[in-house]
Amino acid sequence: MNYIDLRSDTVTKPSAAMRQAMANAEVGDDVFGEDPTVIALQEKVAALLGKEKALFVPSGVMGNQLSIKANTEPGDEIICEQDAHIFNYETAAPALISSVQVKTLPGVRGVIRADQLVTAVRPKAYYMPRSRMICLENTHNRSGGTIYPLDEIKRIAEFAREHEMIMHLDGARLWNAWVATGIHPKEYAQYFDSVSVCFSKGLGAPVGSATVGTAAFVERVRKWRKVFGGGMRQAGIIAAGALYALEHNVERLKEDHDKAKFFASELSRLPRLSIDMEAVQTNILLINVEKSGKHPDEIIALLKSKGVLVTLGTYTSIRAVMHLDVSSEQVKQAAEIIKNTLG
Ligand code: TLP
Repeated sequence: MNYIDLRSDTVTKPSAAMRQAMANAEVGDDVFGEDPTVIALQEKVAALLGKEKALFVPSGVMGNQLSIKANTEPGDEIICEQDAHIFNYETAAPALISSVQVKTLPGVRGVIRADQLVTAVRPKAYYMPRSRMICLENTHNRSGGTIYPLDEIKRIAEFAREHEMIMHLDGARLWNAWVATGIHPKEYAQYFDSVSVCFSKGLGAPVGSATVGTAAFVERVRKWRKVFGGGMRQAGIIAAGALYALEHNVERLKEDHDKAKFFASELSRLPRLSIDMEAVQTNILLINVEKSGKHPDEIIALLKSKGVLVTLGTYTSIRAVMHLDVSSEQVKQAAEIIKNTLG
């Protein structure tokens, strides 16, 4: 069957032009720091985020986990929102890899407020974990691609500074926040010590993320990347895809946001589905299916049998994600199929 694939913005395949750029890439051994395309990508990303250095890494998970590893000591505590990717979808890696404890706080659409931190941060006592790091996510995946308000980030960063805590941003979809708000990645990044960004979600590159921060931080990350087995050789081949993605596929994210809004407004009319329209801010859509009386997994299987692929969102919702390999026409068709199946 020819599926309309709305499972994730990671399912995209490199375009012919991107493949051409990859085929033509100049390469070298990046473990020796000699790959000119990787160097060019890292310089571009560091400049875009207003940081000293960036390091190319194979995945978003590695970007986040290297940042935690390079910023903490075993026994530290890190704070994130309860639906954070770091806490829910990274296989308990903070405990496994960094031996840190994760403290979660309930957020609203993925956003925790600075005043919640007052009672979350530990007193400085030798018998308590050290509150070391605050990890935010922008846009917030499990809340449906919601955007973190800049003024709240600023307040949290002030709190972090007062408490000698490190700020990390999981910016896998920071590009979507940029396009939706017009707030430049540099403006967001100024409040964080480390940021991870991704080229294969939404931007259409086949592989790759980057971790950015000070030169000293990136040197620690480089060491840990090697320990994790993430030292790559002629990685310019894939870095060229990421460079192409940054140059050509950022502005067009607006089309994905428009598709999500259209899809949401079509489906919100159906009595057995409900959508928090205020959460429809970028390219991810959570569709609550409780009123259908069916488990989300049942609906996922049903829609698959009709040609539409979606995933589980939360325990009560399914998730549809817009991306560059799904056309407006296919989005219309998918909405019709869902109306006919669940309407
Ligand atoms: N998210 C994936 C799944 O893991 C849920 C998706 O389909 O959305 N940070 C954020 C905010 C993410 O959404 C993801 C991937 C990652 C990090 C991890 O990236 P990868 O999968 O490249 O390691």
